[in-house]
Amino acid sequence: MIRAFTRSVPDSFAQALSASPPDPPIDVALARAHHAAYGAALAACGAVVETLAADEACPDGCFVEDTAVVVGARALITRPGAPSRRAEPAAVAAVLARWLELVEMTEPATLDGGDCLRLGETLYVGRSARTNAAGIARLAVLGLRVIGVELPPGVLHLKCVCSPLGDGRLLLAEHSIPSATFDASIVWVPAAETYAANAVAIGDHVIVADGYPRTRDALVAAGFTVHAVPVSEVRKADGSLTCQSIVVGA
Ligand code: CIR
Repeated sequence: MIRAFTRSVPDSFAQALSASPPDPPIDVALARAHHAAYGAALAACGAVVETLAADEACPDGCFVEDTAVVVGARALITRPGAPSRRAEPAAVAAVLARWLELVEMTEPATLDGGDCLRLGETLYVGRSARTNAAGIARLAVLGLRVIGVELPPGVLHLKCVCSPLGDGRLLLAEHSIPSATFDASIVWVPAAETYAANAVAIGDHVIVADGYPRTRDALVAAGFTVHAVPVSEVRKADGSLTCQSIVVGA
């Protein structure tokens, strides 16, 4: 069984972190409608979706990916790089503990799950502004080979420019990270559609941001059933698709 954990959008999402203040501001009601569409897409991909309650003290709480890195039956609960996000992992850990063995990350380590990308027995990790050397070192507890990856300037997380597609395949934005970095078969995202390089693949299904036809065509050509979902409001908070779930058992 494939489980996908999500977390509802709080009213305080209007104050979520963003590199530049969104204009127009975040429409929280619209964000909730988009979040529901995302959950429906996960279900259409075959996942059993469990949605955690929102916490107004966690404006970015719907970006659950950053709070845990799951490998097999073990979940590393992170210490997010942004100080305003440090309260988020506790509620996620409480739910994951029903299914998984938990391991912790302690100060001074910081790591956001959005920086972690698994291909086979290798875990690639972005050396981002959110993820430090101690955080990367802690990933050893998950038992995979760990490879650090330099990110292009201004990129928040590794998975902003690439995502795993299963079976050794990687969706990668052109002109972002050299493809030779990865031991993978590449499905290319044109540079003009870089935002679409963040996608959630579950088996032969993939969830992508709507409005990126060339990426959609590339994924269809690669054999995927594509589910396009709206992203305008999460994008205002520098979020995208993988960040809204933790998928277990895929
Ligand atoms: C943040 O800046 O931390 C959030 N506003 C966005 C986090 C997105 N997370 C992700 O892509 N893994």
